[in-house]
Amino acid sequence: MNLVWDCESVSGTGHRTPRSGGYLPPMLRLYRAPFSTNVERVALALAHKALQAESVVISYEDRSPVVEVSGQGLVPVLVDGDEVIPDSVRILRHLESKWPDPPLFPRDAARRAELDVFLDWFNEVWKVAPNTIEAELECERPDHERIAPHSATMRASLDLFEALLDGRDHLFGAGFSAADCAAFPFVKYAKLRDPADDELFHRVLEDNLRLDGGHPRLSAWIDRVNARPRV
Ligand SMILES: N[C@@H](CCC(=O)N[C@@H](CS)C(=O)NCC(=O)O)C(=O)O
Repeated sequence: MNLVWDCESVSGTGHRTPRSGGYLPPMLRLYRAPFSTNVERVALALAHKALQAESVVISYEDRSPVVEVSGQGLVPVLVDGDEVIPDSVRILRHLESKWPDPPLFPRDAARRAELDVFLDWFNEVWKVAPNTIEAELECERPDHERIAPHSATMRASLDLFEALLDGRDHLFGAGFSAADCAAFPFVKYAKLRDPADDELFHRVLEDNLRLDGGHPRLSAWIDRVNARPRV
């Protein structure tokens, strides 16, 4: 396995000390799949913190490597030494607690709670509409009347993101945060899609979030976050 390391600014947190003195770099391993939205959350977060990770790329047809390591089949999974962490938001929180600088979460308790609320809303509320549309489209005879209100909910959410970006460059303020990590890989489909990416869920995002010339702040945010590095 390749060793991975973090940048000088985070040295002293989470490192083991070798006999020769100094710090041994931490070993991070990221289980991922091509075009995975939830993996991209972690890829953005790792790069923001100047951390590197060895990648284990799985295909959805054979999840055995990720099942073997984590007991479940979804990516991302991060392995940090003896710790095996599934779930993108749990991984973001793990990275923050171990490598707090540069931050992804506010230090102030009230602002941090607001960001926690956003992450829960995004995962538990916002995602319901595209998940429901995808499930309906997978039926033999999709019920388009059932899809319509969810499609409207998705389009309406574009106004909400536009408003969150009023007067600031990122969803929760001037700086890049866990909110941007969590939302970007999904909301980006409003204007970006890799031609090789043929996942139905991503087509649902693209079809129902299309910007069509409106929402200039959201459009600029997608470009801004898309310009960031990923691990
Ligand atoms: N709550 C998990 C969800 C993980 C998840 O759904 N991962 C997708 C990739 S984006 C996956 O592994 N899908 C495989 C499948 O559903 O077949 C997280 O946030 O990481």
